[in-house]
Amino acid sequence: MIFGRSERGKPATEPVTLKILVAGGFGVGKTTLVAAVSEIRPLRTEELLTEVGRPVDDLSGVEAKHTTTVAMDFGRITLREDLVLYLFGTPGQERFWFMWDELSEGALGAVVLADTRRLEDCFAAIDYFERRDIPFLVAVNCFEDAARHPVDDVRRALDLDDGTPVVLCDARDRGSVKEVLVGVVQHAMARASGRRRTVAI
Ligand SMILES: Nc1nc2c(ncn2[C@@H]2O[C@H](COP(=O)(O)OP(=O)(O)OP(=O)(O)O)[C@@H](O)[C@H]2O)c(=O)[nH]1
Ligand SMILES: [Mg+2]
Repeated sequence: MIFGRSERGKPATEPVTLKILVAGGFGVGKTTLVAAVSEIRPLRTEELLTEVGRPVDDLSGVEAKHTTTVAMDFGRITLREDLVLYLFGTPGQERFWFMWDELSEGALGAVVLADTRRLEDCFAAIDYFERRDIPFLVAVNCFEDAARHPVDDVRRALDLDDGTPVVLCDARDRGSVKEVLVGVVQHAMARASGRRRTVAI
């Protein structure tokens, strides 16, 4: 894509805006990821986890968690002066999944966040994107107390196609999250163009 430039070196055209979804199981770090990279104060729709929800909300592995996303997270990041991503974090809990169809409308691609201690929690998200043919990559959020697994093992465990990228990340780290986002944009664009080529970002 070629954009004209004004004399002062500013892009003459509005930046391209792309919508990226951030999905994955309950408590895997979706809200954390969006907050880590967003240039605007991220919109969160979090509610307190309560005693009443204890039988339904599986907190194993994330015992320190006090809130959960009930509708979505929203953030924005400028990857390049002419390329802006809008990030939509999905709710992790099954009882809020009716939001997904609404959120996935017009999405270029998705990040499926995974925690190797609860890998099965991201099956539903993977299924969802595979069925709708939305390009996605799997980003393993490396919690300190989780064992490190090679990405090929994760790929095998999740039964992913060879073309689906699997990367390691730290959802709290801006640089790390940015790499994940560049990865998903490249993957989606390469798929859209029908060729395996690298898109310079
Ligand atoms: N140690 C560590 N903690 C993390 C990391 N990412 C997230 N957390 C913590 O894990 C908990 C869950 O993170 P959230 O970002 O709320 O997870 P979520 O996926 O948005 O959760 P739901 O919206 O409820 O599905 C929080 O207490 C975070 O501080 C990480 O990379 N390392
Ligand atoms: Mg959340």
